[in-house]
Amino acid sequence: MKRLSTAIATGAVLVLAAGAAQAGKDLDAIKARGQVICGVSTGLAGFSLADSQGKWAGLDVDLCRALSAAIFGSPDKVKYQALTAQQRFTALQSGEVDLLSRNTTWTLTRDTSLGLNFAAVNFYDGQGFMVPKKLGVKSARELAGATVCVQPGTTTELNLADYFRANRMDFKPVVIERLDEINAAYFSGRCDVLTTDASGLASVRIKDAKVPEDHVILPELISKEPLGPVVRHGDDQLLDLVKWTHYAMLEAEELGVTSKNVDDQLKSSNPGTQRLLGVSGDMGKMLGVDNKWAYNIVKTVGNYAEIYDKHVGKDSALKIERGLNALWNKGGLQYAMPIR
Ligand SMILES: N[C@@H](CCC(=O)N[C@@H](CS)C(=O)NCC(=O)O)C(=O)O
Repeated sequence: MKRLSTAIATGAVLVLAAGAAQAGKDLDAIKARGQVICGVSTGLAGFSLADSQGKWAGLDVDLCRALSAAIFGSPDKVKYQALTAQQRFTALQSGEVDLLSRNTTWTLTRDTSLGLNFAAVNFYDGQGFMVPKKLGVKSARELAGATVCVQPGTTTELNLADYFRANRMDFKPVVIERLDEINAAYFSGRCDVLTTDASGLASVRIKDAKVPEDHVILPELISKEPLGPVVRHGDDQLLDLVKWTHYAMLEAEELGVTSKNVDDQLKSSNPGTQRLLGVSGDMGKMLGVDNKWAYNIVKTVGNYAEIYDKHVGKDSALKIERGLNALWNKGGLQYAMPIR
């Protein structure tokens, strides 16, 4: 009897594995609503910034667009919700947004006690310091006694305290929630130093400094800031889909599939390309979406190199090197799990 029920259970698992994935409640809600609600930052050039028409763009925005393309075949079924660092986790926990795609650092506390799941790392970063060039500071070790502008509810605040304590230096924090206000405080000289993720410093310098060259980003990175999309606990299918959305963009880069050549690549004889683009296999179906999910992502949004170069890399104002964000086979950490 026991053996029989085990056999039935095993059979059921096999049937489930071979068929379409069962969608979880959050993915179901997104499908029923016809729209993804994506929590983004309030305005960080290169990551998520709305133009004068209210059109959002950036690396984090493109992850929302890619998810929309995977689910709906179009990247435009997204509603953007701007959130400060302080607001973001409550907004996700309460269901106001489906996910955060908003330069959020993956930490143990957030992953567990906040009831959240980090799906991937779409940008590896570290915390840095920016100072006016005229102060003549060359290293973070010279910042003893400095007044430091920092946003609350961030890892930035915690790392700042750790760093100064570890180096036996004093500092005076000036804690300001809103990005425009903290930037104004720094540029008006209320603080000697602005600290946040190094990519954030580059964004602020390009967007808000009167003369960007008048400000230097010091060489020290004082922390690891793996930034990535976050969902709530309780819907493994949505977690899977967000994760594989990022991986699909990486895999496309690795295979040389771009938004420009993706239609030609449908004829590729490479089995990996065929699986990615839904020419063979049932990858999409297993994720609870169309088998053309990754084709739609690459066609309408691009592969990871395309979105990186455009928003934060060589073709953008920020010109941030690929560095840790290069693919694993080019000396970086970006590594897609096998799509098979
Ligand atoms: N990665 C850090 C910091 C994230 C963060 O929110 N940084 C600020 C400074 S760059 C920001 O993005 N502000 C944008 C906003 O408030 O909209 C974290 O997850 O705590």
